[in-house]
Parts: sequence; C-alpha cells; structure tokens
Amino acid sequence: PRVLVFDSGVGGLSIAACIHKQLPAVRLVYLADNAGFPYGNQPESVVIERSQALISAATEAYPCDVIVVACNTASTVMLPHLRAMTTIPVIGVVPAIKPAVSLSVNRRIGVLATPATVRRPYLEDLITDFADGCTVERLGHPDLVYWIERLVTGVQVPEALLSEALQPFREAGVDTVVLGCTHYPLIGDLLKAQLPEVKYWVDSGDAIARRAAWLLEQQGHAADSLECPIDKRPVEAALFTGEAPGGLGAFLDQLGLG
Ligand code: DGN
Repeated sequence: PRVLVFDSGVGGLSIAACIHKQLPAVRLVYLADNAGFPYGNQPESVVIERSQALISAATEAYPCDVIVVACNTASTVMLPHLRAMTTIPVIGVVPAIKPAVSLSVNRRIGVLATPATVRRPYLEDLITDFADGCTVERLGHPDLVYWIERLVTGVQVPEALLSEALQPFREAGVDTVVLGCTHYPLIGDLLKAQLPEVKYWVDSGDAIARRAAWLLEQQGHAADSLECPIDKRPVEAALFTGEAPGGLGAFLDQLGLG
C-alpha cells in the first residue's frame, strides 16, 4: 500500500514518521508545497486551490490508498473541498483537544499552533465541543514554523526567543500542551526542556497512523501484512514545489525514514 502525506513544508514528516513506525509495509510519498509556505499567510482560497491541484497531480503520478493532509493550517480549511474532489480516503490533522482534556489533571490546557489555526473557527468549535470546562490557553506563534524549516538545513532554533514565547503557558499554569501544528513534534524534546512543569504533551501522529491502518484494513490490506517492513526506503518520493531543503536526507535518517 501507498500513503500520500501532504504539508506546506517539512512538518508532515512528523506524521510520516508515526505512520512508518506503525505501518512499516506502507510506502510513503511525501508532498510539500514549500513554494507556498507558510500556508497561514495565504488566503484560504489559495490554500484550497493549491493543495487540490498538487494532491491531484501527485496521486495521478503515484496512485495511493490514503491521503493524509498532515497540516493543521490546511486541514482546518480544505478537508471538505478535497473530499469532494477524490474517491481516495482523506485523513486530516487537527489539534487534539479531546485527548488533552482527558489527560489534564488541573484542567488547564495550552494549544500551541500557527496564528492561522488559532484564529480559525475550526479550533473554536473543537474547544466548544470538547473542552468540557477546561481553561484553554491558545498560543499562535508566528515564527516557530520558519525556525523548524531552517532546523532541517542545520540552523538551530533560537532557544531564548522560544522560551520567551512560551511564557503565557507558564503564567497560565497549564499541565497539558497540544501541539496543534505538525512541525512542532519535530522539536518535541526542546519544548519539553523549556516547559518541564508540563506533564502531558499531545500530538496527533499516532492517532493519524491508527486511522490510516484502519482505512487500509477496510480496503483489504491484512493487518499483519502492514507490519511487515518493506525492503526499500519507506519514502518512495519526496516532492517539493520549491527547492528541497538542504540536509533533508540526514533529517529523514534522524526520523527513522531514511
Ligand atoms: N505544518 C503546518 C500545520 O500543521 O499547521 C504549518 C505550516 C504552515 O504552513 N504554516
């Protein structure tokens, strides 16, 4: 089986890594619209049109069994449009509010996402539906995705600036943080070091991989065969609309995708 993983940059690789870990028999095609990065700065109609066109071209070149929109910023605007366009099952990634609510002990939760995701009604609806009276501190960081894109090329994340940006979570006393952008798990260790008082970190990677497994089983792929590693590289193709970031190969190796 083959799964297409789509993001505006390298963030979706955090999801690809979870899929590969759970489903080593799956071939992955990675599609990044880095010429359109970051999606948060694009009008919604542009995000919808670009991603529709790119996903359609990619699935023609690489017929696939499941499409994962591994970008919260894109998923919160384009899932219905994409589902209307294709018969291939589509999985979107949105902030994992519900699991965070079940984990938090002091009922104070932080959501770290892009400014666009924080502004969108989609997040507000998730909070209304699932927050169950928990206090939710929303933090939309304008630069974090840029810092993480640069990390792939070997430029370190400015830790002092990151620490300052996370101050609202310290002040709110959150014990649980939702990583509502697929780029952020790529610096999970750094975030944990910055906020040692946070007990639970929630991202969507494993749940997305489980959903992909379920959809593939529905299509007749036997569960045990999905666990049989393929002998070639898991990332069959890495398609970038702009220049692929230098250091990508080493980064894939680090994520267990090389
Ligand atoms: N990885 C994207 C997300 O999960 O929201 C953010 C990247 C972007 O284009 N802003």
